[in-house]
Amino acid sequence: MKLEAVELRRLDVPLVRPFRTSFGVQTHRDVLLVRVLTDEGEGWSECVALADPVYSSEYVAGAQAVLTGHLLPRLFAAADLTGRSVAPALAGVIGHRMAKAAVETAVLDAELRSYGISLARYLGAERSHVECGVSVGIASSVDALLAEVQSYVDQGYRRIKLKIQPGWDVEPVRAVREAFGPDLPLQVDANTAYDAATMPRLHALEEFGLLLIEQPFVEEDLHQHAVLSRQMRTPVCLDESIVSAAVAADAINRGACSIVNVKAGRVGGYLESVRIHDVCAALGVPVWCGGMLETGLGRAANLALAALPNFRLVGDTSASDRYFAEDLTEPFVLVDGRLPVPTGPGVGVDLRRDVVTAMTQSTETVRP
Ligand code: SMG
Ligand code: MG
Repeated sequence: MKLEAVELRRLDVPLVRPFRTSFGVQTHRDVLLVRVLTDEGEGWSECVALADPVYSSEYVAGAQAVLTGHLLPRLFAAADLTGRSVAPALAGVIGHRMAKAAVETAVLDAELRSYGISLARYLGAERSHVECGVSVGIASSVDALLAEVQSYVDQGYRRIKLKIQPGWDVEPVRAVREAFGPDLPLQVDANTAYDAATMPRLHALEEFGLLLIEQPFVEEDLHQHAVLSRQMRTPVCLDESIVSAAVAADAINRGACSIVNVKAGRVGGYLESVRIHDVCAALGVPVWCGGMLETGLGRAANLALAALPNFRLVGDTSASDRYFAEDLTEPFVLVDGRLPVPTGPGVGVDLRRDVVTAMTQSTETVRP
């Protein structure tokens, strides 16, 4: 394919409720949509960077700047563009994985639409439906948390993940365990909020039979995760630390984690995600699909990935109404705790242009 133009569209999409984590509160999703126009047709994707650099160093305005200034010029220069040729063409730019993932996914979408095959099939998906969990933010009180968890249990979610931080950990986890019993699949995510001084609070979670503890320490500190992994029976899972298949293999070999959260944006795209899936499978480590509050466009691609065989734990791919009153695509609706894997060409969903237009804040078109 030949890349002819790229449209970068910024949207302001309100969330149905604030989502509080150890690094801040999200009330809106500042979404960057990437539309590639090629001689074979167009493709779309969503960049998962947040408005501020608080989950990782990337943020939406930075992603847009690196796309226009550094990534897209390299792709315009590429003679024979395919999804697989994007990462090598961009390798000269260090980092900026979320921006790279967004453009790679849009190119893949265009390419696969031109062949008429789905992303799920292209990646090697083996399931038609994906079991869904839900990530529950830090609440204003334990009672408010229990009410929120109850509503998700009633909707059929198959696993609950609680966001924790020092001071919001043992008490809410104990309350959820006592209210919902030992059989509720339950895990926690600290988003790097702990350190050596607060580590005893993590040990205190051992008695609650959690499926895993996700990313307790800063992303660079594999050693501290390895120490905790040795000390606890509860598995340690890494999210922020795992930025590539090489890092995944290293973290597992050092004993820093026994489970991996895969997010395509964090690792530079769906192709690197499949490599992580494969290296983890080879090392006997299960993976699960994380989420970045994606709209239906990003969710569709995540469901394709989550349908691969080593995605053996329930992930954070929740239904549209968990996030948005109005999604950018036809809403994903939970049925029996599962979502369907899209089967149409490319990512397999289409944008509702009227909704996209109504939420658009700015549009920039980049040409060679
Ligand atoms: O998409 O359901 C979702 C959000 C899942 O908790 C979630 N994501 O660290 O895993 C994580 C967080 C990062 C994003 S918080 C805005
Ligand atoms: Mg996480």
